[in-house]
Amino acid sequence: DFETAYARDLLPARNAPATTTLFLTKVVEILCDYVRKTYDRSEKVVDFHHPQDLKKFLDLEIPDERPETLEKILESCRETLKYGVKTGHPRFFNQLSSGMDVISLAGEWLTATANTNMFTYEIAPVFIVMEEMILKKMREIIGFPAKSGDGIFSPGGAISNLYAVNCARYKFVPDVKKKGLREAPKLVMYISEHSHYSLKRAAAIVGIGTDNVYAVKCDERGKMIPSDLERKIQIAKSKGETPFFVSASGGSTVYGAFDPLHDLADICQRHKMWLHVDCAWGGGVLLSKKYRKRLDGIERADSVTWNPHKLMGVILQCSCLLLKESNLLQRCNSMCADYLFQQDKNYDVSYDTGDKTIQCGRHVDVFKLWLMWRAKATVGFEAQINKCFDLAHYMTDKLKAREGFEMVVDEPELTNVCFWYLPPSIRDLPDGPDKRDRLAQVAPVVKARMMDRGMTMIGYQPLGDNVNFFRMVISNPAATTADIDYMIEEIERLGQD
Ligand code: ABU
Repeated sequence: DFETAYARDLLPARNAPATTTLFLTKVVEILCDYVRKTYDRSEKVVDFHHPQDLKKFLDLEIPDERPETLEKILESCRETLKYGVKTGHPRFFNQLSSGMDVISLAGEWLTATANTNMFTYEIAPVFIVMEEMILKKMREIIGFPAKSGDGIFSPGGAISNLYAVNCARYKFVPDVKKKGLREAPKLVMYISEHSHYSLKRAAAIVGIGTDNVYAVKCDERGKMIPSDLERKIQIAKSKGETPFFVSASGGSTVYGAFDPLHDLADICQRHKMWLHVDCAWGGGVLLSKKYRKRLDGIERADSVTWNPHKLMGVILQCSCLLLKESNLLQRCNSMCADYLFQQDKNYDVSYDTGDKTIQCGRHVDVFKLWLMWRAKATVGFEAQINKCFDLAHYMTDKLKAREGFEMVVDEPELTNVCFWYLPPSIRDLPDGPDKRDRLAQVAPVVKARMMDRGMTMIGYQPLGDNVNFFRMVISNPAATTADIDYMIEEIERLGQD
C-alpha cells in the first residue's frame, strides 16, 4: 500500500526487494502509458498553461520535515508527464530533435540504472569501449583516415562546437593553454550568417570575442558564399589579424542549408585555417546513399559536430564532436588531476576519457545510440531518414499548390520546410511595409492559438530580411502524410482573420 509507504521502505531497507520491485513496476507502467499516449494522435501534443497557472496547480513544494508517501511520489511522476510536451508525438514538428524511438528509450533507462560516469574506464568499462567503437565508426562514415582521429560525446551541439573552437585555437596557439590570450595574435574566425549562435558564444567563452567572429554572406538558399569568405579573410589579413577557423553548416538550423564544403575546404587549405563542419542537424544524411552527397567534402574537415539526437532520432541527448587528428583533445584539455587520472592504474589509462574533456563528470550518452544502431542497422537509419525527406518533399509540393501559402526557400535541402501563411485579408495587399508588418504577426498569433488547442506544434522565426515564417521540421519517423495535411489545415483553421 503506497499510501502508507515511504522512500525509507525501499532498498536498501531490510526486506525491501519486493516493495522496491512493485514500486518500480508502477513507475514503468506510468512511463509505458506515456509512451502509448505519445503515439496516439487523439492525444494532445501539449496541455499548455502559462507559468503562473502551472505553478498554481502543480504541487512543487519540497518538504523539510515530512516526506511524501510513495503514492504521492507516483502522482508526481504522472503529473510531470501530463503537463509536459510530447516531443515524440507524430504531430510535433517544433524542434530539430523529435520522435521517441523505443529501443533508444530503453537504452536511456538502462543508462540511468547503471548511473555511472564516463570520466574513467574503471567505473564505466563497457560504455567507454562502446564510445570508442561508435566514434570510430562515425569517423569512418565521415571519411576521415582510418588509423587516426579522435572524438567525444558532449552535452549537445553547442558544446561540441565549443570543443571544436577550443581545439582549433589550441592547435594554432598551443601556448594559450598556459599563458592565456595576452601574448596571442589577434585570432579571428568565420561563420555563415545562418550559423548556429553557439559558435559566436564559443568565441566569447574562449576569449576570442564576438567582435572577432565575422559573418559570411549566404545566398538566397542559405548557403555560405565562398567568395565573400575569401574576401573577408583577405581584409582581416591586411589588418594584421590571424584568421584561423571557419565553421560551415551541414544543414543550417532554420533553412537546413548545406554549405559548399569543397570550396570552403580549398579556401581553408590555402590560408592554413581549420575547417569545422557543424552538421549537428544534418549529420544523419551521411547514412543515406541518396542524400549523403549533400555533405560532399566533409572528409576534408578538421572537426565535425554530429548530433544523433536530431535527424537519427536518438533520445536526447546525444551529440558528438569528431576530430581528424589524434590526441589533440588530450593535449588541449588535460589537467592531469592525479586523484582521478592516476597514471599507475592497472589498465591502459588512455581509456580514461575524462582528462580530454572540458567537463569532469560526463553522462553516458553512447549506450542508447549503440543499442538503437544494433536494433535497426545502418539501413534502418537510412530508411527512416529517407522517409523524413519524402515527407518534406510532399509538404513542399502541397504548399506550393495551395492558395495562401508561400515558400521561403523554394526547394529545401534538408527536411526543414520554411513558409509563410497569408490569411485572406492580406493576400491581395500590395507588397510593402504594411503587408510585411501584418505578415510578421501571423505566425506568432497562429502559434499561440495552436498551443492553446495543443494538437500539433510548429516553430517560427524571422531570418535576415524575412519576417516571421513557419519552420516545419520533419525528423520524426512516426509522422505520415496525414500529419503533414493536418498541420496545413490547422494553420488555415487557426489563421482565419
Ligand atoms: N541546436 C538546437 C536546435 C534547436 C532547434 O531548432 O530545434
